[in-house]
Amino acid sequence: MQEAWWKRSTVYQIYPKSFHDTKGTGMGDIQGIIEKLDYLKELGVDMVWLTPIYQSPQQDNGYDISDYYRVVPAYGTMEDLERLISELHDRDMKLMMDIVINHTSTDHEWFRQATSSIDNPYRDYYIWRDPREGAEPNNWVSKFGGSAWSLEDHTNQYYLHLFDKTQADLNWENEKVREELFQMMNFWADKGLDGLRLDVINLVSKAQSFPDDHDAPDGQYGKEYYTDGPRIHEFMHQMNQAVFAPHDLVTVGEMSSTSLAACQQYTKPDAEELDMTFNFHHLKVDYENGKKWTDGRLEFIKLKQILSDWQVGMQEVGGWNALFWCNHDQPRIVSRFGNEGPYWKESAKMLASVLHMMQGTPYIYQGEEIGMTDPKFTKLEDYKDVETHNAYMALRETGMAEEQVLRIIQLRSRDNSRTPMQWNDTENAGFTDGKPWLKVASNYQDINVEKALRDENSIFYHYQKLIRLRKEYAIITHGDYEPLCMDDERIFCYERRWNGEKLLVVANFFGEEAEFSYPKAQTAKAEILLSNYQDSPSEYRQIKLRPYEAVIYHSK
Ligand code: TEU
Repeated sequence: MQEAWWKRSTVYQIYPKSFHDTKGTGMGDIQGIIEKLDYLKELGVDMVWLTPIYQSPQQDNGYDISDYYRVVPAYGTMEDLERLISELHDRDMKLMMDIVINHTSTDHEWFRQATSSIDNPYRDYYIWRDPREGAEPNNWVSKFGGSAWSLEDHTNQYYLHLFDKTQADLNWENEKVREELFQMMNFWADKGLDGLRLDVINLVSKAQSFPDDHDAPDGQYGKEYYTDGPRIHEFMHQMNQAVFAPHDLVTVGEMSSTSLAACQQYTKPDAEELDMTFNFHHLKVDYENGKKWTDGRLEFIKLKQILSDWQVGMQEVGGWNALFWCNHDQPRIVSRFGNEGPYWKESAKMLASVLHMMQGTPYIYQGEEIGMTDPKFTKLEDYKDVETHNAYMALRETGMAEEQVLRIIQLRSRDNSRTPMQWNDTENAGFTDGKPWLKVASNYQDINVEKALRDENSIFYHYQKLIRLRKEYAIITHGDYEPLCMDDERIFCYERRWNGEKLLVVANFFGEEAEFSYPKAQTAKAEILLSNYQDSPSEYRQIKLRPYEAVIYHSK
């Protein structure tokens, strides 16, 4: 069987609002992306994932869509988008668009219709329940804080919103809703795009009894009744047949609080559901008691265990992982698990090596390839994200001191990754001539694209090499995965094996030296494919790894 092209590919995620502004609006635009395509080509990525550009009141930066068939005017026109597709294709790159179909904005025409009266044909496009004893129908909470239900005064019923109250959940039980969504996706697919990223797609099927949740240690009441819900696999297969298969689209599902078993089912080839999945378990290993808004410490062994379990588990069924450290919802990885000080460069490269040598399709989030860091804003007003503001209020209500709340926000806010892309050392980092919608991080004179391109030793070129290695060495795509030294407190180590070849990845995850001894006999002589130090030893039986040192060995 011919190998699927996306198994050897690397995807680059663009958050258009913060990428490159050509019109002085302070927000990036589609033309700005087009102007940077040669830069992306130089990096070597195969596909661009564009986060939502559809008409939206921007309560949640485009994840609240009010018209699926229109582009946000500040980003450009439909023609601009069509040009982006052809400019990408001219460079032999592909486009993946982000589709948000768990919910729409409450500004969407369907929702307006739905609220006009109980018997409006669009009423059943959303999820409504009567008040229970004058209050919310159950105890489910929104992922952005507070109840997941809001009262619609006019008709005196509650509607469900798993996210912001302006993001009303669609009723997937209604066949018309599914048909309408599939039709909309086909409209976009017909424009020639190559893939879809499906926002929180594992939340679309809800347990129809809508029971109270009595057991949620992380406080996320309701989660078990809508996560990978009762009809989810049926819906995914249906969507596959109606949209993905006819257009030969590559698909990645964003899976919130999912399980390995569910993702095996979503991606094993004979299920005909999705090609790959994002899961977030490896990015919760620094949460205290599973709670995001805490300043917990990294549990390193747990991180290794999770990543390894998913490697092995997905391989067992022929499923496929989307590999990532960063996206627009996560803090910057170098600030989080790496080092912002003397080992900034080494640690960023180490993190990249550890991830990119695994099986799956790697995703790079804009700015990650130059080691962008969290901005550490000191004032609440500098943060714009709705979830951050809700969290601020909720934490303050617990009596926590202002200073401590801000410290947690600096660590956790989604705006950490949303600050404008740092292109050069001129004002506003070359992102805009206007006033940026979100402040530029203050270190843009040290960390920017121009500087990275001038330095042959930069993080950028390390990513470039990793992307190339994936293309040159089939073992990265196909090799079996075997975790090693799982109890080691500092070293991340694993092997890949395929057709008599072997890859060994050895990485010191911390800022102190670490002793490594290879737990098996070193047989063949190895070559170093890539290291983040100039002079790593070619013998790996016994090594003293320097801070954040990461070496990739290959032998036949
Ligand atoms: O995110 C889904 C999601 O659950 C998150 O990663 C979320 O940001 C986190 O739980 C908050 O703590 C997707 C999008 O990526 C995100 O930007 C949207 O806000 C969200 O869906 C709603 O559409």
